[in-house]
Formats: sequence, structure tokens, C-alpha cells
Amino acid sequence: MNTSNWQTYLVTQESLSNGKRTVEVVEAAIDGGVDVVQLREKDTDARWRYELGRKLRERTAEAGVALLVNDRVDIAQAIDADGVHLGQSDLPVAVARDLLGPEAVIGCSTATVEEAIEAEAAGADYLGVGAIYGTDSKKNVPEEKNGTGLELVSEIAATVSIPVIGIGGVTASNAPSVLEAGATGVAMISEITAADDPATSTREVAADVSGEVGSD
Ligand code: TZP
Ligand code: MG
Repeated sequence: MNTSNWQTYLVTQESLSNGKRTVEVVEAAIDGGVDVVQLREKDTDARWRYELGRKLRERTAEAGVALLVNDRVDIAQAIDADGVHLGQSDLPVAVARDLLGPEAVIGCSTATVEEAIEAEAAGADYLGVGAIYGTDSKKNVPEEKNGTGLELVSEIAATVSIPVIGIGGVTASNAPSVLEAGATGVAMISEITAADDPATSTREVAADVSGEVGSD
């Protein structure tokens, strides 16, 4: 799977969806042209995520959209997801690779150049970099990692040769700057999940970032 084509990336969190169900948000995002969906849903139990994951797998497979699972290699396997997204406190990338095999997509969250180099060396397929503009959507982000800015995106993109996806406070209006800084795509929770109309919101981001491709 070619992760360098991923421009518009939705991270789900039903508790940040203003009463909407994640299934609805994902269906709308697919309608709006999302490239990849990450089932995140912190603070829910494994069974709930598994049941939701099965539904999301059905919708994303039908639409040809990639599906990843945050943190949990076992849930990714159980729902036949395309891979996982791991943070610095999750299973190491190399261990997940052994468990999931060469075809699986493994993404890794990085907030320093050192973490980025290590994740690439361990076999990550892409990096999540942030929280660029700062975020309230993720709990326990250390102050120095909340609002890392575009410079970090540029530095990491210039250092590694795998795709960089910017995350953290990304909106339709600032998404083009993230790509200009060297990211290949942008990941969002609230810009899409909390929108009154997640399909339109996704469409706006997708249009804004696709305008960046090949432009200077
Ligand atoms: N990792 C870094 S920032 C973040 C995650 C999961 C949350 C992004 O949420 P939002 O609402 O797009 O700022
Ligand atoms: Mg994690």
C-alpha cells in the first residue's frame, strides 16, 4: 500500500464528534474523499472497538479507503485492517512488523527528529508528526510536544525518506501550509469529527491539500 498518496487522514474519536456516531462520521468522510481512516477511540473497551472496527472495515473496504487501528495490533488483525498506528508508548515498530508481516502498514507518532530517525530505521511506513499547532483532542501531550510548529515538519521531512503526515490542530485553512512545510498529508480529529457536516469539511481539506501537489 502506497502511503505517499495519503493526503487527507481522519482519526476517529466518538467522544469528540458532537453526538455523531463514528460510523456516520466515517461514512461522511468517505463521501468527502478521505484517503485513510484511523480507528482511535481512546477510553473505550476492546470489544467496543472491535465491533466498531468491523463496521468501519466494511465501509472502508467498499470505498477503497485504507483503515488503520491505533495502538492495538490484535484489534487490527481481528478486523483485517490495513495496519496500525503506534505511539512512543505502544509496541515497538519492529515488534509490530514481526506480528503483522511485511504487507501491513505501520505508522508511528514522532515529535522529535531522533524519534523520526528511529521509527524509520525500525521499519515504519510513514510518520505522524505533531502536535503541530497544539491540540486539546489528545490527553497528556507534554507541553514541549504540544505546538511543535511547522519547522519540525520540515526538519523531519528533510531527514527521513518515508512520508510525513502532520497532525495537531490542523484545519482546512492551515492544511496547505503543512504540506508546504514538507508533509505529504494531514491528519485530523476535530476538524472532521466535530464539524456539523463532516463530508463538506473533509472535501474542503482534500481540495485544499490537493491544490498543493506540484505547486510551489
Ligand atoms: N496526535 C498528535 S495531535 C493528536 C494526535 C492523536 C490529536 C489531533 O486532534 P485535532 O483535533 O486534529 O487537533
Ligand atoms: Mg498510541
